[in-house]
Amino acid sequence: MSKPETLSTGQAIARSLVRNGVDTVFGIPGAHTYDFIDALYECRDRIRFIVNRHEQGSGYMAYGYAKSTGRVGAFTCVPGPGVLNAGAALCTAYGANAPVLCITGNIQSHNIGRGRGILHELPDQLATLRGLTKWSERINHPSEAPAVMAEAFRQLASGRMRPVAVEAPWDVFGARALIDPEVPMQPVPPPQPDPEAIARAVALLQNAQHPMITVGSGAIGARAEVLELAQLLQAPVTSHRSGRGIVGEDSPYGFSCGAGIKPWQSTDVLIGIGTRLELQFLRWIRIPAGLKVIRIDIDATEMVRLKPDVGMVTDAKLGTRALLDALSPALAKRPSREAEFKALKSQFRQEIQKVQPQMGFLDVIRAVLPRDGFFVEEISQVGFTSRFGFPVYEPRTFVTGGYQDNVGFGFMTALGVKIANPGKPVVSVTGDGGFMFGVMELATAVKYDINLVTIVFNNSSYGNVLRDQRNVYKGREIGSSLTNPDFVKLAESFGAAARLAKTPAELKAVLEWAFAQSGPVLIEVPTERGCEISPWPFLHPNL
Ligand SMILES: Cc1ncc(C[n+]2csc(CCOP(=O)(O)OP(=O)(O)O)c2C)c(N)n1
Ligand SMILES: [Mg+2]
Repeated sequence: MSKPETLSTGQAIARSLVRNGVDTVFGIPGAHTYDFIDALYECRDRIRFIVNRHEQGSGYMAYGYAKSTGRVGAFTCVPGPGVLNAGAALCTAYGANAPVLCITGNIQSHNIGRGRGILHELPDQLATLRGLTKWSERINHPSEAPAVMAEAFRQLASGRMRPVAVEAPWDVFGARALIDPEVPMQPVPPPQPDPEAIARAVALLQNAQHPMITVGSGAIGARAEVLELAQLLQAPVTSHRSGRGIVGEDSPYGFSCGAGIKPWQSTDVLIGIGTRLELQFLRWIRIPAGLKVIRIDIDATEMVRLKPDVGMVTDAKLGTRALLDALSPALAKRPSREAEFKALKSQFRQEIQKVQPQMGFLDVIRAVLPRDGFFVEEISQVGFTSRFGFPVYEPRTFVTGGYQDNVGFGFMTALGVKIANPGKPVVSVTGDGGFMFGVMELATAVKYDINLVTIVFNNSSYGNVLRDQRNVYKGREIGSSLTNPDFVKLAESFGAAARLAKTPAELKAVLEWAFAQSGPVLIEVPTERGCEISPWPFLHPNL
């Protein structure tokens, strides 16, 4: 027990952030949260406060921080419109399993739920937050703050990674009480792998001719085990978005979502580790006859959503290790398939060269970005193509928005990635449409000298919508063409460095220059409206 102190709720929250290792808080202050913001002032030598230009930016930067590191990404916003402005980032963090913490306010305690029409009032903000997070709670009195915050961090550190939120009413943030700020945080240990399930999995795998492993973000902590399992079984390891790089695509065993389609057709046992199996069951769809499924997942509800033949609710590392330990003595040594895998992958790389001009630009970015540099994708022609066309070598380095596919998340997220990883190069690729969702955060990039390289592929359109209207709706174009600013001048007017690059060769030279800069850089790549070859046959091959 530490010594009780008289503290405000805001101070108790700030102490909890420091205690739990939060070093950065993104956000925008407002009257309801002033007493918390003032407490952050007191902690300014331990917590860096980054002020944004829109709460969407705060949420996405916290998301980028969390997604790229696995550490808690924290942001604060005013209640009501502030919370709703950050809502897209919260649902992204939920969908993509990122530990994001939102700290917000509410109207005064005695007015909550009365509908009197108080500044920033929502009918039931806590219910709204609970619909966007894994867990949300209100602090009703300063004495509750240490325990509520400990529970918030426990939720962030236990089970499936997902966002959480804490709100305090306006009057409660500044209220003071004698409290013990040091409530310890006890994460829930993962369940141990069930030996009976392991035995059934071993029996299935002993008879498997063509097993496949597939990994999602839940397997990031089991990198060595996944590779060992792949080598033992001589199985390809496929991943869709967040699992990319767990087994690098420069290893014979690492397959992108596109390259994995061929081996999928003859798969007889699928092992899913920390993944919803979106790739196989929602995208590739055609399930090979007689397929058996083994799943290792920390989220018990996954076993209900997609019932496997053998399911293990446990941590990815523990579960894969237990499977390896039981399987290796039981399995005859398998002949190497490395040459076969390499040939499959190089054939796939040739096939996708037709996806131009995207592949030409992606090849150049891969050549310039170091293998542990971060690439932040987008919902755009280059972003979609990158999911199979940009090789990923290290976990977390391919930063995605997950299944929300939310246009505009990329640039703001990438700023958070760079803040969390100041020593690593970070590149954001975005469309002209998506970039303008977060353009105001150029001011934040300049203010904090965030050395992010952003490439805006400008096809003067919501290009994906345009293609659908031309192909599916017989050219009835509506709401898909865009009128844009001069992106180079725009970035320069914010105080960022900016250049134009028209071809892959020009982009290479400009990128080399960009990575040598110390502040934010924008590169505009102008392209013809509707010029892109569709990436969709490689993303939804059976639709
Ligand atoms: C938040 C959100 N709004 C709208 C959409 C629908 N949508 C999907 S792709 C797209 C076009 C994106 O345009 P741009 O960023 O310029 O990329 P491009 O396809 O032109 O490369 C839109 C509007 C979405 N996915 N997410
Ligand atoms: Mg566009």
